[in-house]
Parts: sequence; structure tokens; C-alpha cells
Amino acid sequence: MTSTGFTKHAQDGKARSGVIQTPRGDIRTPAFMPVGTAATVKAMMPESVASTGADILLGNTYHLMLRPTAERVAALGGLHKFMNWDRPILTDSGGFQVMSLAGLRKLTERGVTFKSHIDGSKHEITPERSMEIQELLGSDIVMCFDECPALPADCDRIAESMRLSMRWAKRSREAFGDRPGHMLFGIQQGGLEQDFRQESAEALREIGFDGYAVGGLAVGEGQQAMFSTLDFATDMLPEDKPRYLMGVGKPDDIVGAVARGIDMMDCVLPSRSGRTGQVFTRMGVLNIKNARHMDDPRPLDENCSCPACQNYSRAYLHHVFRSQEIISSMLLTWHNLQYYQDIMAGMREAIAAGRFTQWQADFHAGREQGDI
Ligand code: PRF
Ligand code: ZN
Repeated sequence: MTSTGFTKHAQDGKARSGVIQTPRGDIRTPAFMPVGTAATVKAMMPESVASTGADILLGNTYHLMLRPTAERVAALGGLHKFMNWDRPILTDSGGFQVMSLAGLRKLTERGVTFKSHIDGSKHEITPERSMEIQELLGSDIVMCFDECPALPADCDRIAESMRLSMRWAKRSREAFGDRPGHMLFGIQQGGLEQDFRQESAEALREIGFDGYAVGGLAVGEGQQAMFSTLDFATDMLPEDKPRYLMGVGKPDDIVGAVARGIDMMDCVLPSRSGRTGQVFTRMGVLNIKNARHMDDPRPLDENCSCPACQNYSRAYLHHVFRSQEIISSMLLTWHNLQYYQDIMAGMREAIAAGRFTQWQADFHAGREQGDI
């Protein structure tokens, strides 16, 4: 079995570029992972997702265990075969989604029991069960089972929750065992508090993981607080392992996170926004629903290589959005994912060339032109 690893090629300030090696192919970092919650990146064919430059997708334990079930996916040959994506897949462990999506739920030392948001049926996830589900799915990068409170939350609640997640991290590590070709990532918690983040990082380093995620951010604290926390949180994690900021974010969140030493991110924003008509461009955000696009023959972004920009006018995209045509979601999602991957590629090149500071300045200047 080919082994896994992380090779850092360049560093510029705190920003790093490199490669995560897996038997299913390399992941170039900094990496953005499109979200394929229900075994599909909504409105996209897998080959189209790959064409944007995505090396890895994110899948979800919570959704797939409820429907179609992990056992069914395993019987059909695993998630990669099931959804026709042969590159790496990272799966989230379920706890965070239970807390944000499930109905009635109960948290104990053992794990979490909850009612499905789909049919109200009762389920349990423990660290051991989460590891089993992620193995059944065939995930390449498995996430520890964790838990995190929405912010603001009081200090005792944040500390208690973080310590529970660290005990679950140990159980996740033991249940995962030794699986060559697969990686297990720990998840740092601890809210915005430096000492809790430190305690969490030490607990995870003591256990030992193939990569380290920063969890519990982008949960209502705002960008400034998130950046201030990242200013110290990433430094607490091993320098020679990939660092993953979970569930982030807007384009400027992503750039700021990379500047603070983050290597991987995921977010529903580019794909979800594609379906609601919000379009990300080098010049800023536009909403295709707006009547001012009705007669506009220009593409969304002159400099974008995606099919929406190569072949269609803003006027057409406005029309199909207003008419609720399926192609609207397809084209806008494709464009947004292309834009996110272009940002990542731009950052990787700039870091390698030692000009990341200039790249950041250009990125911010481009978004302030206002004429979109
Ligand atoms: N833990 C897990 N998944 C997550 C988060 C977390 O803290 C977040 C927080 N932004 C998003 N997804 N397991
Ligand atoms: Zn485009």
C-alpha cells in the first residue's frame, strides 16, 4: 500500500504550500475542498468538479449514515465508486452536524443520540461508531469525533466541551487503529481562549495524528475574532503536519486563514451560493438576480476559464436564474467553484515564489474596484 504523508515545499511568512500524498493522488496545499455532503457536489458532475482543479472532496458521516446508510455504500463498493470520484475524500465525523441539524439530541460521555432530520428516527454516534462509518465509506482522511458549542458560550461550557472532545479524540485514535494509506486528523477545540486552545493542542499532540484541524471557529464569532484566534492557534499545532480549518469560508476568510498557517479548508458557500444566485468574482460579490444584469452582454468575470464565463452573458444567467432553470445552479456553482480553486492556485504559486504579501494586496485591491 502506498503510504501517506505531507511535504511542505515553501513557506512565506506563516503561509505554507506543499502536497499531501495519498494512494488516491496528491492534494496540493493550500487546498479548498468542495462539499459533497450527500455523495454529490450539488449541481455538479464529478468530472466538472475535477476540472476546476479540486484535488479532494468533503463527505459527511451524519448525512450518509442516515441515507443511504454507510453499510449500503460499503456493499456498493465504497463512496468513491458510489459517487464516481476517484480522488481523495475527507469525511467529517458527524458530531458537528448532529449539533447543527438533528432534532432532539442528547450528549453523554459515551457519544450523542439524536433524531434524524429526515424522518425522526433515533440514532447514536460514538467515537467508535464514527470511525466504523468513515471506514465503511472508504474515506481517505478520517476526522475524529468531536463536539463544539456555538459562540458565544460561557467559559465552563467551552472548557468542558473541549475536554470531552479530547477524550473522544483518544477513543477515535484507538478505534481507528493502524490503517496504511488512510489518515486520521485530530480536531483542536477551545473557543477563542488561548489557554483552552493550548490545552487542546497538547492533548492532541500527545495522542498523535496525521493532521490537525482547527475546529470550533466560524460558529458566530465574526472574522476578527476568528483571525485573532488563528494568530495563536495554528502555532500550537505541529509544523510538519497539515492543518485544516473546518467549515471556512468566504474568499477573504480563506486568504486570511492561509496567511495564518492553514493548509486546508472546506465550505458550502461557493456551491450553496451558486444555487441562490450569489456569484464570487475577482472584483467582489454580485447577485445575478438583480435587474441590472438583465441586458448585460458581458460574462460574470472576463478572466475566468469556467463554462459560465466562456459561453454565457450575465443577461442569460440572469434569465435562467429568474426562470428557475436547472442550468442556472449548474453554471453558477461551476463558476464559484472555479473561482475558489483559482484563488487557491494563485496562493500556492505566490507562496512558492515568495510573493504572497503582494498577492494578498492585489487580491484585496481587486475586490475594492466596486464596478461589478
Ligand atoms: N468540528 C467538526 N466539523 C466541523 C466543525 C467542528 O468544529 C466546524 C466548525 N467551523 C465545521 N465543521 N467535526
Ligand atoms: Zn466563471
